[in-house]
Amino acid sequence: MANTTTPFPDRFVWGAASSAYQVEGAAHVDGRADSVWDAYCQVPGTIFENHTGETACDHYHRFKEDVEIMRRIGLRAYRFSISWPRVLPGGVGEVNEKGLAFYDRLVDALLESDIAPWLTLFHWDYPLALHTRGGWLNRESADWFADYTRIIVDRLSDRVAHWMTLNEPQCFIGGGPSNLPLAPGHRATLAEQLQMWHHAAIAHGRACQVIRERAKLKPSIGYAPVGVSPIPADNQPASIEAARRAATSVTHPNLWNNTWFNDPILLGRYPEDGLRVYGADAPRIQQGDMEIIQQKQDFLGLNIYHGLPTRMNHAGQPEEAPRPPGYPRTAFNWPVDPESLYWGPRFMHERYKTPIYITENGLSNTDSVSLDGKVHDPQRIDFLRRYLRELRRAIADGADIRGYFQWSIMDNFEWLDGYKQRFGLVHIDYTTQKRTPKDSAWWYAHIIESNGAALEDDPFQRSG
Ligand code: IFM
Repeated sequence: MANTTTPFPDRFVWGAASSAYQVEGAAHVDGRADSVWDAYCQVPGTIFENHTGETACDHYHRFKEDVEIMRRIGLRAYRFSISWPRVLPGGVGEVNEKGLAFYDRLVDALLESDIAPWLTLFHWDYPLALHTRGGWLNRESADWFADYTRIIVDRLSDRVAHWMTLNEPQCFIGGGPSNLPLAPGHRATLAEQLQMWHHAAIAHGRACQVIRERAKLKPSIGYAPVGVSPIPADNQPASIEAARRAATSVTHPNLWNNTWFNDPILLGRYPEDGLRVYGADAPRIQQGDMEIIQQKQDFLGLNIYHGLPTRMNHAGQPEEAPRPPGYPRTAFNWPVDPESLYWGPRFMHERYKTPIYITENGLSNTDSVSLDGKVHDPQRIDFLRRYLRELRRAIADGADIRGYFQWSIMDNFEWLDGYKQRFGLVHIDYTTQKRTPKDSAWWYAHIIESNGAALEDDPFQRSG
């Protein structure tokens, strides 16, 4: 077993992430048009307390203050997404110059602070105008996405080198772990969902081609699926093998797996077991599709929040193992499984041999401003410390993991849960828009500055 205190690689990318609809606000400012989420938020009873992303963190107007906080934390990289309907109100056609100019300002501010911009093209806020034309169900959606990508690349690729096409397709095509409908609220059939993913995968491939052909800076390209992370229920070799098989197979006719999404992109084919499990629901594939989908990937992003304890059953098949009563959970009721940041990237690296970045990881917590004016969030510090130590162990054991993006730089609009869940390193008072970096922000600064060495320090022994 490797030494677990092996330091992170010298050029390890320490970052934090957000997405446009969750932080920007300014939903009807400077020509931005509605996305499916603007529409969905208008349906009474859909979002917690009928919250909307209309104002969110007002990052659109306050990005300079936010970038200054990022600079003080010492972030090396900031992962953000572009609002497609801010740039192209109709989804295609006329460009909204004012919308595009916002991203110029944001990218410039980041670079002035020595923070590398990591740009995600699509993080769920699909233009409503295109949704009414069928959205991802329409095969033309790949052309629409390629056109949109061209506009962003032509404008920003002289300053942006790191690109992600899609965020968490498992969720935006309508499923998600709890099978709750996300926007636009249409509960698609399994066959529709698989067809939508096929079109989105073609869109991903087309976008990669556009970026490679047109980018001014040499691009580094990937995408960010939500990594499903089976973890061995114990140290037995059979449990490790069960978790490995569960992480790399399609066993149920739902979308909650890795390989149906990653195999076409990284291996150029859908997995055989998936084709069997989905049967007649599998997508219609045209000649040449798989060649478009499989474009060179510089990295695989993984969004990992928790694991799925797995063991081998008597029939030699992987099965979920129960967690003990009172198992630690976040405010979102998600289990705290630090080993998911060990096994998740390890299994994915074994299968795809591609460099990995953790593009999201973090927890929601019930943070509030204390009487002393600070936000004390020891649970977040303890969570991140545990997860990052496991990530370090995965690196030490040979997984090529090159960076980590904490979710999220600031509290924000958490989709169906509105502003109830707080994931940020920075607390947002949604009434005043006051920003208060939490204790975890300064703890993370210390981790970044020491390139992870400070993970050894007991954070609760330090003062201040
Ligand atoms: O807030 C979301 C993000 O938009 C996608 N990944 C999971 C996060 C927490 O739920």
